[in-house]
Amino acid sequence: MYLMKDIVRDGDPVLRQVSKKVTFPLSDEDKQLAHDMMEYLINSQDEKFAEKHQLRAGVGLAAPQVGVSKMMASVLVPNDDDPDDPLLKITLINPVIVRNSVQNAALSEGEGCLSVDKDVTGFVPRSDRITIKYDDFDGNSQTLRLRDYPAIVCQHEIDHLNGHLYYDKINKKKPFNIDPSTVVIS
Ligand code: UDB
Ligand code: ZN
Repeated sequence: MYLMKDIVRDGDPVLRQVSKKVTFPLSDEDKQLAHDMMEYLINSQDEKFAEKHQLRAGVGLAAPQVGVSKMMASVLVPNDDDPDDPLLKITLINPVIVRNSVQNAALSEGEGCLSVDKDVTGFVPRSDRITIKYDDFDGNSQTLRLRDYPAIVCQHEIDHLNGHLYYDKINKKKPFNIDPSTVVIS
């Protein structure tokens, strides 16, 4: 089980490495990693558990954030209307964004990161819609089309697998400057 002490913080070189592709069949270690990453997200979104263990409520976690330089990331986007039916619950293995919309999007509140303790505010320009190719647990290639918030979370996690952090993408001089055509998601 992962706790906050297990989350690698900014400054650790693993966060800047390009992760290695996962091979199939998955090793027991890789299966455990996938399980433990999703478990962190589930636990962290459980108000009582999060309070007790001082977890930041996470919507996504990439393997480098627990010190493992492998192309694996878990995403758990809750559904406000039905806590038992998340908007997106998935572990992406070897994900690649194969299509980006021309339309850009950014979260109105900016982003944060479980691995970044300081607050870096500003718009993080993203694609509003993406198509992802990834491998499932059996090694079968899958295609996933996403838009808006779930698409932003997946872009943030896939960035981790390529050594990028959200604040790299913020305009340093004018953090809240943004192309007027960008959709702002709140
Ligand atoms: C997060 N959580 O997990 F809509 F249950 C952020 C942190 C950095 C503030 C913990 C977040 O946005 N919380 C959230 C939102 C909801 C419902 C809910 C919790 N991440 C993930 C991360 O750092 N992954 O590497 C940062 C997000 C910013 C934009 C996308 C990912
Ligand atoms: Zn992050």
